[in-house]
Amino acid sequence: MSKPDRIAAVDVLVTSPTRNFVTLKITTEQGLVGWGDATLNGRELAVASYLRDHLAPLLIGRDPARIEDTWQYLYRGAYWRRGPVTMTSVGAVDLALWDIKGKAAGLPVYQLLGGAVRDRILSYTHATGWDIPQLLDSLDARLAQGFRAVRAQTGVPGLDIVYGVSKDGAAYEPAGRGLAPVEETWDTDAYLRHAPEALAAARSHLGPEVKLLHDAHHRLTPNQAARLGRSVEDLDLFWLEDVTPAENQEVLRTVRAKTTVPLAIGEVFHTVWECQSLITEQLIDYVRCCVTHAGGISHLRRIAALADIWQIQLGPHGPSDVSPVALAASLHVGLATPNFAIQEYMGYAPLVHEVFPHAWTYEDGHLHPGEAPGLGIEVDEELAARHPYEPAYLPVARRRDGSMTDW
Ligand code: CS2
Ligand code: MG
Repeated sequence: MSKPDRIAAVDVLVTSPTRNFVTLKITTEQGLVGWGDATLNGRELAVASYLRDHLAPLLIGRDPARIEDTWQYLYRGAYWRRGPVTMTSVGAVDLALWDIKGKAAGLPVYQLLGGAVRDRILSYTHATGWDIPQLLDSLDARLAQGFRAVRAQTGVPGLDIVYGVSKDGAAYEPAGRGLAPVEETWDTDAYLRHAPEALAAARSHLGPEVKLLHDAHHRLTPNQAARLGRSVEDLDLFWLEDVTPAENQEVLRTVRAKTTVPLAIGEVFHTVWECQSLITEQLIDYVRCCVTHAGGISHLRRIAALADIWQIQLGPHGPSDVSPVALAASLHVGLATPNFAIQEYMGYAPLVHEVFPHAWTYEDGHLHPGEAPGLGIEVDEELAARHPYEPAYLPVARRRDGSMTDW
Protein backbone atom coordinates (compact mmCIF):
# COMPACT_ATOMS: atom_id res chain seq x y z
CA MET A 1 0.00 0.00 0.00
CA SER A 2 1.30 3.45 -0.85
CA LYS A 3 2.00 5.88 1.98
CA PRO A 4 -1.05 8.08 2.73
CA ASP A 5 -0.82 11.71 1.68
CA ARG A 6 -0.90 14.31 4.48
CA ILE A 7 -2.32 17.82 4.74
CA ALA A 8 0.65 20.17 4.57
CA ALA A 9 -0.93 23.65 4.50
CA VAL A 10 -4.27 25.30 5.19
CA ASP A 11 -4.77 28.84 3.89
CA VAL A 12 -7.74 31.17 3.96
CA LEU A 13 -8.28 33.79 1.26
CA VAL A 14 -10.68 36.65 1.83
CA THR A 15 -11.30 38.48 -1.40
CA SER A 16 -13.82 40.98 -2.70
CA PRO A 17 -14.14 40.86 -6.48
CA THR A 18 -17.34 43.00 -6.40
CA ARG A 19 -18.44 41.24 -3.18
CA ASN A 20 -16.75 39.34 -0.35
CA PHE A 21 -15.88 35.65 -0.59
CA VAL A 22 -14.00 33.47 1.89
CA THR A 23 -12.11 30.60 0.23
CA LEU A 24 -10.28 27.73 1.89
CA LYS A 25 -7.21 26.20 0.28
CA ILE A 26 -5.86 22.87 1.51
CA THR A 27 -2.52 21.69 0.10
CA THR A 28 -1.18 18.18 0.60
CA GLU A 29 2.41 16.93 0.91
CA GLN A 30 2.04 15.35 -2.52
CA GLY A 31 1.07 18.72 -3.96
CA LEU A 32 -2.67 18.30 -4.43
CA VAL A 33 -4.77 21.41 -3.82
CA GLY A 34 -8.38 21.36 -2.64
CA TRP A 35 -10.71 24.38 -2.60
CA GLY A 36 -13.67 25.08 -0.35
CA ASP A 37 -16.08 28.01 -0.08
CA ALA A 38 -16.58 29.46 3.40
CA THR A 39 -18.53 32.61 2.61
CA LEU A 40 -21.09 33.64 5.21
CA ASN A 41 -22.60 36.88 3.98
CA GLY A 42 -21.96 39.74 6.42
CA ARG A 43 -19.99 37.58 8.89
CA GLU A 44 -17.06 36.63 6.65
CA LEU A 45 -14.25 37.29 9.09
CA ALA A 46 -15.76 35.14 11.83
CA VAL A 47 -15.54 32.10 9.54
CA ALA A 48 -12.06 33.08 8.34
CA SER A 49 -10.87 33.19 11.96
CA TYR A 50 -12.59 29.89 12.84
CA LEU A 51 -10.76 28.26 9.95
CA ARG A 52 -7.39 29.94 10.47
CA ASP A 53 -7.24 29.95 14.25
CA HIS A 54 -9.13 26.80 15.20
CA LEU A 55 -9.34 24.31 12.34
CA ALA A 56 -6.08 24.81 10.42
CA PRO A 57 -3.87 23.59 13.31
CA LEU A 58 -6.06 20.49 13.69
CA LEU A 59 -5.86 19.63 10.00
CA ILE A 60 -2.12 19.75 9.43
CA GLY A 61 -0.73 16.21 9.18
CA ARG A 62 -4.12 14.51 8.73
CA ASP A 63 -4.79 12.09 5.89
CA PRO A 64 -6.92 14.08 3.37
CA ALA A 65 -8.57 10.87 2.14
CA ARG A 66 -10.40 10.45 5.47
CA ILE A 67 -13.20 12.87 4.68
CA GLU A 68 -15.91 11.38 6.88
CA ASP A 69 -13.59 10.90 9.83
CA THR A 70 -12.41 14.51 9.52
CA TRP A 71 -16.02 15.69 9.38
CA GLN A 72 -16.87 13.74 12.54
CA TYR A 73 -13.70 14.97 14.23
CA LEU A 74 -14.46 18.63 13.53
CA TYR A 75 -18.19 18.37 14.27
CA ARG A 76 -18.11 16.19 17.38
CA GLY A 77 -14.76 17.55 18.46
CA ALA A 78 -16.02 21.12 18.74
CA TYR A 79 -18.43 20.27 21.59
CA TRP A 80 -20.06 23.69 20.86
CA ARG A 81 -21.42 22.26 17.68
CA ARG A 82 -23.79 23.45 14.93
CA GLY A 83 -24.45 27.10 14.08
CA PRO A 84 -23.57 29.02 10.92
CA VAL A 85 -19.91 29.79 11.66
CA THR A 86 -18.98 26.26 12.71
CA MET A 87 -20.94 24.50 9.99
CA THR A 88 -19.71 26.81 7.23
CA SER A 89 -16.14 26.14 8.35
CA VAL A 90 -16.67 22.39 8.51
CA GLY A 91 -18.40 22.60 5.14
CA ALA A 92 -15.43 24.36 3.55
CA VAL A 93 -13.04 21.68 4.82
CA ASP A 94 -15.37 18.98 3.51
CA LEU A 95 -15.50 20.58 0.04
CA ALA A 96 -11.72 20.94 -0.12
CA LEU A 97 -11.22 17.29 0.87
CA TRP A 98 -13.68 16.04 -1.76
CA ASP A 99 -11.84 18.21 -4.28
CA ILE A 100 -8.55 16.57 -3.30
CA LYS A 101 -10.06 13.08 -3.40
CA GLY A 102 -11.37 13.70 -6.90
CA LYS A 103 -8.04 15.05 -8.09
CA ALA A 104 -6.21 12.08 -6.53
CA ALA A 105 -8.57 9.71 -8.34
CA GLY A 106 -8.60 11.71 -11.58
CA LEU A 107 -12.42 11.80 -11.40
CA PRO A 108 -15.05 14.51 -11.03
CA VAL A 109 -16.58 14.43 -7.55
CA TYR A 110 -20.00 13.36 -8.86
CA GLN A 111 -18.43 10.08 -9.99
CA LEU A 112 -17.22 9.44 -6.45
CA LEU A 113 -20.76 10.04 -5.20
CA GLY A 114 -22.09 7.17 -7.31
CA GLY A 115 -22.16 8.75 -10.75
CA ALA A 116 -24.76 10.75 -12.63
CA VAL A 117 -28.45 10.05 -12.06
CA ARG A 118 -29.45 12.80 -14.51
CA ASP A 119 -27.91 14.48 -17.55
CA ARG A 120 -28.23 18.07 -16.39
CA ILE A 121 -29.56 20.07 -13.47
CA LEU A 122 -32.57 22.35 -13.75
CA SER A 123 -31.76 25.82 -12.47
CA TYR A 124 -33.83 28.82 -11.46
CA THR A 125 -32.80 32.42 -11.45
CA HIS A 126 -34.20 35.70 -10.15
CA ALA A 127 -36.46 38.17 -11.96
CA THR A 128 -36.92 41.46 -10.21
CA GLY A 129 -38.83 44.65 -10.96
CA TRP A 130 -39.67 47.70 -8.97
CA ASP A 131 -43.23 47.50 -10.29
CA ILE A 132 -45.20 44.90 -12.24
CA PRO A 133 -44.29 46.11 -15.79
CA GLN A 134 -40.59 46.08 -14.81
CA LEU A 135 -40.99 42.59 -13.37
CA LEU A 136 -42.53 41.34 -16.62
CA ASP A 137 -39.62 42.81 -18.59
CA SER A 138 -37.20 41.13 -16.25
CA LEU A 139 -39.03 37.81 -16.70
CA ASP A 140 -38.71 38.18 -20.47
CA ALA A 141 -34.99 38.85 -20.13
CA ARG A 142 -34.58 35.68 -18.04
CA LEU A 143 -36.53 33.59 -20.56
CA ALA A 144 -34.30 34.99 -23.31
CA GLN A 145 -31.31 33.66 -21.35
CA GLY A 146 -32.88 30.22 -21.54
CA PHE A 147 -34.26 29.93 -18.00
CA ARG A 148 -37.46 27.94 -17.59
CA ALA A 149 -37.75 28.47 -13.85
CA VAL A 150 -37.76 31.95 -12.36
CA ARG A 151 -38.20 33.48 -8.92
CA ALA A 152 -40.29 36.65 -9.13
CA GLN A 153 -39.94 39.52 -6.63
CA THR A 154 -41.31 43.05 -6.89
CA GLY A 155 -41.23 46.29 -5.00
CA VAL A 156 -44.15 47.04 -2.70
CA PRO A 157 -46.11 50.28 -3.18
CA GLY A 158 -45.16 52.70 -0.42
CA LEU A 159 -41.81 51.08 0.42
CA ASP A 160 -38.50 52.51 -0.77
CA ILE A 161 -36.39 49.37 -0.70
CA VAL A 162 -37.66 45.81 -0.81
CA TYR A 163 -35.86 42.54 -0.36
CA GLY A 164 -34.92 40.86 -3.64
CA VAL A 165 -35.39 43.94 -5.85
CA SER A 166 -32.56 45.99 -7.24
CA LYS A 167 -33.44 49.64 -7.61
CA ASP A 168 -30.98 50.59 -10.31
CA GLY A 169 -31.64 47.73 -12.72
CA ALA A 170 -28.28 46.10 -11.85
CA ALA A 171 -28.06 42.52 -10.63
CA TYR A 172 -29.54 42.21 -7.14
CA GLU A 173 -26.96 42.03 -4.34
CA PRO A 174 -28.36 42.19 -0.82
CA ALA A 175 -25.18 43.14 1.06
CA GLY A 176 -24.16 46.80 1.08
CA ARG A 177 -20.56 47.88 1.54
CA GLY A 178 -19.90 49.97 4.63
CA LEU A 179 -19.38 49.65 8.35
CA ALA A 180 -23.04 49.18 9.26
CA PRO A 181 -26.12 47.63 7.66
CA VAL A 182 -28.57 49.65 5.61
CA GLU A 183 -31.88 50.01 7.48
CA GLU A 184 -34.99 49.24 5.45
CA THR A 185 -38.63 49.86 6.30
CA TRP A 186 -40.94 46.88 6.01
CA ASP A 187 -44.75 46.69 5.95
CA THR A 188 -46.24 43.21 5.82
CA ASP A 189 -49.81 44.40 5.15
CA ALA A 190 -48.68 46.36 2.09
CA TYR A 191 -46.71 43.34 0.89
CA LEU A 192 -49.69 41.01 1.31
CA ARG A 193 -51.93 43.41 -0.63
CA HIS A 194 -49.43 43.50 -3.49
CA ALA A 195 -47.68 40.11 -3.78
CA PRO A 196 -50.64 38.00 -5.04
CA GLU A 197 -51.36 40.56 -7.77
CA ALA A 198 -47.71 40.63 -8.88
CA LEU A 199 -47.49 36.84 -8.94
CA ALA A 200 -50.77 36.55 -10.87
CA ALA A 201 -49.42 39.01 -13.45
CA ALA A 202 -46.22 36.98 -13.68
CA ARG A 203 -48.10 33.73 -14.20
CA SER A 204 -50.39 35.11 -16.89
CA HIS A 205 -47.38 36.65 -18.65
CA LEU A 206 -45.36 33.42 -18.53
CA GLY A 207 -48.11 30.97 -19.45
CA PRO A 208 -48.52 27.64 -17.67
CA GLU A 209 -45.21 25.91 -18.34
CA VAL A 210 -42.51 28.12 -16.89
CA LYS A 211 -41.83 27.32 -13.25
CA LEU A 212 -42.62 30.30 -11.03
CA LEU A 213 -41.13 30.71 -7.56
CA HIS A 214 -41.37 33.36 -4.84
CA ASP A 215 -39.44 34.09 -1.63
CA ALA A 216 -41.21 35.67 1.36
CA HIS A 217 -37.87 35.86 3.22
CA HIS A 218 -39.02 34.86 6.73
CA ARG A 219 -41.41 37.79 7.14
CA LEU A 220 -44.89 36.39 7.81
CA THR A 221 -46.82 35.01 10.75
CA PRO A 222 -48.27 31.51 10.23
CA ASN A 223 -51.71 32.93 9.53
CA GLN A 224 -50.39 35.49 7.05
CA ALA A 225 -48.38 32.75 5.38
CA ALA A 226 -51.47 30.57 5.06
CA ARG A 227 -53.41 33.51 3.61
CA LEU A 228 -50.68 34.20 1.04
CA GLY A 229 -50.49 30.50 0.20
CA ARG A 230 -54.22 30.30 -0.39
CA SER A 231 -54.32 33.44 -2.47
CA VAL A 232 -51.74 32.06 -4.93
CA GLU A 233 -52.89 28.45 -4.96
CA ASP A 234 -54.28 28.55 -8.50
CA LEU A 235 -51.06 30.09 -9.87
CA ASP A 236 -49.29 26.74 -9.72
CA LEU A 237 -46.17 28.01 -7.96
CA PHE A 238 -43.15 25.73 -8.01
CA TRP A 239 -42.57 26.86 -4.44
CA LEU A 240 -43.17 29.58 -1.90
CA GLU A 241 -39.98 30.04 0.11
CA ASP A 242 -39.33 30.93 3.74
CA VAL A 243 -42.84 32.08 4.56
CA THR A 244 -42.17 32.24 8.30
CA PRO A 245 -39.00 32.85 10.37
CA ALA A 246 -37.01 29.65 10.14
CA GLU A 247 -36.46 29.21 13.91
CA ASN A 248 -40.11 28.63 14.58
CA GLN A 249 -40.70 25.29 12.95
CA GLU A 250 -43.86 24.26 14.83
CA VAL A 251 -45.83 26.97 13.03
CA LEU A 252 -45.37 25.25 9.71
CA ARG A 253 -48.05 22.80 10.86
CA THR A 254 -50.58 25.66 10.81
CA VAL A 255 -49.44 26.84 7.39
CA ARG A 256 -49.45 23.33 5.99
CA ALA A 257 -52.92 22.55 7.28
CA LYS A 258 -54.35 25.58 5.49
CA THR A 259 -52.70 25.63 2.08
CA THR A 260 -51.47 23.21 -0.55
CA VAL A 261 -48.93 25.64 -2.03
CA PRO A 262 -45.53 23.87 -2.13
CA LEU A 263 -43.24 25.15 0.62
CA ALA A 264 -39.46 25.49 0.55
CA ILE A 265 -37.32 26.20 3.60
CA GLY A 266 -33.76 25.73 4.73
CA GLU A 267 -31.27 28.27 3.42
CA VAL A 268 -30.53 29.29 7.02
CA PHE A 269 -30.37 25.73 8.37
CA HIS A 270 -27.00 24.17 9.05
CA THR A 271 -27.63 20.56 9.98
CA VAL A 272 -29.97 17.67 9.30
CA TRP A 273 -31.34 18.11 12.81
CA GLU A 274 -32.87 21.46 11.90
CA CYS A 275 -34.61 19.81 8.96
CA GLN A 276 -35.62 16.66 10.81
CA SER A 277 -39.18 17.38 11.95
CA LEU A 278 -39.98 19.46 8.85
CA ILE A 279 -39.04 16.43 6.78
CA THR A 280 -40.48 13.61 8.86
CA GLU A 281 -43.78 15.48 9.37
CA GLN A 282 -43.79 16.42 5.67
CA LEU A 283 -44.25 20.10 6.51
CA ILE A 284 -42.22 21.20 3.50
CA ASP A 285 -41.78 20.06 -0.10
CA TYR A 286 -38.24 21.29 -0.73
CA VAL A 287 -35.17 21.56 1.51
CA ARG A 288 -33.06 24.60 0.65
CA CYS A 289 -29.89 23.83 2.64
CA CYS A 290 -26.71 25.16 1.11
CA VAL A 291 -23.78 22.85 0.52
CA THR A 292 -21.38 25.17 2.36
CA HIS A 293 -23.55 26.44 5.20
CA ALA A 294 -24.83 22.95 5.98
CA GLY A 295 -21.55 21.16 6.54
CA GLY A 296 -20.43 20.35 3.01
CA ILE A 297 -21.09 17.62 0.50
CA SER A 298 -20.99 14.88 3.15
CA HIS A 299 -23.71 16.48 5.26
CA LEU A 300 -25.92 17.71 2.41
CA ARG A 301 -26.01 14.12 1.17
CA ARG A 302 -27.24 13.04 4.60
CA ILE A 303 -30.01 15.64 4.48
CA ALA A 304 -30.91 14.45 0.97
CA ALA A 305 -31.06 10.84 2.14
CA LEU A 306 -33.46 11.64 4.97
CA ALA A 307 -35.58 13.83 2.69
CA ASP A 308 -35.74 11.14 0.01
CA ILE A 309 -37.51 8.72 2.34
CA TRP A 310 -40.25 11.30 2.84
CA GLN A 311 -40.54 12.25 -0.86
CA ILE A 312 -39.06 15.67 -0.20
CA GLN A 313 -36.66 17.15 -2.72
CA LEU A 314 -33.57 19.32 -2.58
CA GLY A 315 -33.49 22.79 -4.10
CA PRO A 316 -30.27 24.22 -2.71
CA HIS A 317 -29.49 27.83 -1.98
CA GLY A 318 -27.20 29.33 -4.64
CA PRO A 319 -27.25 33.11 -4.47
CA SER A 320 -24.38 35.29 -5.66
CA ASP A 321 -23.15 35.40 -2.06
CA VAL A 322 -21.88 31.83 -2.12
CA SER A 323 -18.91 31.50 -4.44
CA PRO A 324 -18.54 29.50 -7.67
CA VAL A 325 -16.72 26.91 -5.52
CA ALA A 326 -19.92 26.28 -3.56
CA LEU A 327 -21.94 26.16 -6.75
CA ALA A 328 -19.56 23.54 -8.17
CA ALA A 329 -19.98 21.38 -5.06
CA SER A 330 -23.76 21.73 -5.15
CA LEU A 331 -23.80 20.66 -8.80
CA HIS A 332 -21.75 17.53 -8.12
CA VAL A 333 -24.30 16.61 -5.43
CA GLY A 334 -27.10 17.52 -7.84
CA LEU A 335 -25.90 15.32 -10.64
CA ALA A 336 -25.55 12.29 -8.35
CA THR A 337 -28.54 12.67 -6.01
CA PRO A 338 -31.95 11.31 -7.08
CA ASN A 339 -34.13 13.74 -5.10
CA PHE A 340 -32.34 16.88 -6.25
CA ALA A 341 -35.00 18.99 -7.98
CA ILE A 342 -33.50 22.35 -8.83
CA GLN A 343 -30.48 24.59 -8.20
CA GLU A 344 -30.74 28.32 -7.54
CA TYR A 345 -28.38 30.21 -9.86
CA MET A 346 -28.21 34.00 -9.70
CA GLY A 347 -25.07 34.22 -11.81
CA TYR A 348 -21.91 36.18 -11.01
CA ALA A 349 -20.21 39.38 -12.08
CA PRO A 350 -17.57 38.76 -14.82
CA LEU A 351 -14.74 39.43 -12.35
CA VAL A 352 -16.00 36.64 -10.08
CA HIS A 353 -15.79 34.17 -12.98
CA GLU A 354 -12.21 35.37 -13.55
CA VAL A 355 -11.15 34.87 -9.94
CA PHE A 356 -12.79 31.43 -9.82
CA PRO A 357 -12.36 29.74 -13.24
CA HIS A 358 -14.69 26.74 -13.24
CA ALA A 359 -15.56 23.62 -15.21
CA TRP A 360 -19.27 23.96 -14.45
CA THR A 361 -21.43 25.33 -17.21
CA TYR A 362 -24.83 26.94 -17.69
CA GLU A 363 -26.78 26.22 -20.84
CA ASP A 364 -30.43 26.47 -21.75
CA GLY A 365 -31.75 26.79 -18.20
CA HIS A 366 -29.61 23.94 -16.89
CA LEU A 367 -26.29 23.56 -15.08
CA HIS A 368 -23.66 20.80 -15.24
CA PRO A 369 -20.60 20.38 -12.98
CA GLY A 370 -18.29 19.42 -15.86
CA GLU A 371 -15.83 16.56 -16.14
CA ALA A 372 -12.69 18.05 -14.58
CA PRO A 373 -11.22 16.03 -11.69
CA GLY A 374 -12.35 17.09 -8.23
CA LEU A 375 -14.78 20.00 -7.99
CA GLY A 376 -13.51 21.49 -11.24
CA ILE A 377 -12.50 24.86 -9.80
CA GLU A 378 -9.34 26.89 -9.88
CA VAL A 379 -8.65 30.14 -8.06
CA ASP A 380 -6.62 33.00 -9.49
CA GLU A 381 -4.92 33.93 -6.23
CA GLU A 382 -3.11 36.95 -7.65
CA LEU A 383 -6.28 38.47 -8.99
CA ALA A 384 -8.06 37.65 -5.72
CA ALA A 385 -5.32 39.43 -3.75
CA ARG A 386 -5.85 42.57 -5.81
CA HIS A 387 -9.40 42.78 -4.41
CA PRO A 388 -9.10 42.69 -0.61
CA TYR A 389 -11.96 42.31 1.87
CA GLU A 390 -14.26 45.28 2.29
CA PRO A 391 -16.68 45.44 5.23
CA ALA A 392 -20.23 44.76 4.00
CA TYR A 393 -23.46 43.83 5.72
CA LEU A 394 -26.86 42.48 4.85
CA PRO A 395 -29.59 45.05 5.53
CA VAL A 396 -31.78 45.07 8.61
CA ALA A 397 -35.49 45.88 8.62
CA ARG A 398 -37.76 47.97 10.85
CA ARG A 399 -41.52 48.19 10.86
CA ARG A 400 -43.19 51.56 10.26
CA ASP A 401 -43.21 52.20 14.02
CA GLY A 402 -39.42 51.79 14.16
CA SER A 403 -39.32 48.36 15.81
CA MET A 404 -37.02 45.69 14.38
CA THR A 405 -38.43 42.88 12.28
CA ASP A 406 -36.93 40.01 10.27
CA TRP A 407 -35.06 41.06 7.17
C1 CS2 B 1 -32.21 34.56 -0.78
C2 CS2 B 1 -30.79 34.94 -0.58
O1 CS2 B 1 -31.59 33.50 -2.75
C3 CS2 B 1 -32.38 33.49 -1.82
O2 CS2 B 1 -33.30 32.70 -1.71
O3 CS2 B 1 -33.00 34.34 0.30
O4 CS2 B 1 -30.49 35.86 -1.58
C4 CS2 B 1 -30.43 35.52 0.78
O5 CS2 B 1 -31.12 36.68 1.05
C5 CS2 B 1 -28.98 35.82 0.80
O6 CS2 B 1 -28.26 34.67 0.49
C6 CS2 B 1 -28.53 36.37 2.12
O7 CS2 B 1 -27.14 36.45 2.13
MG1 MG C 1 -34.28 32.70 0.06
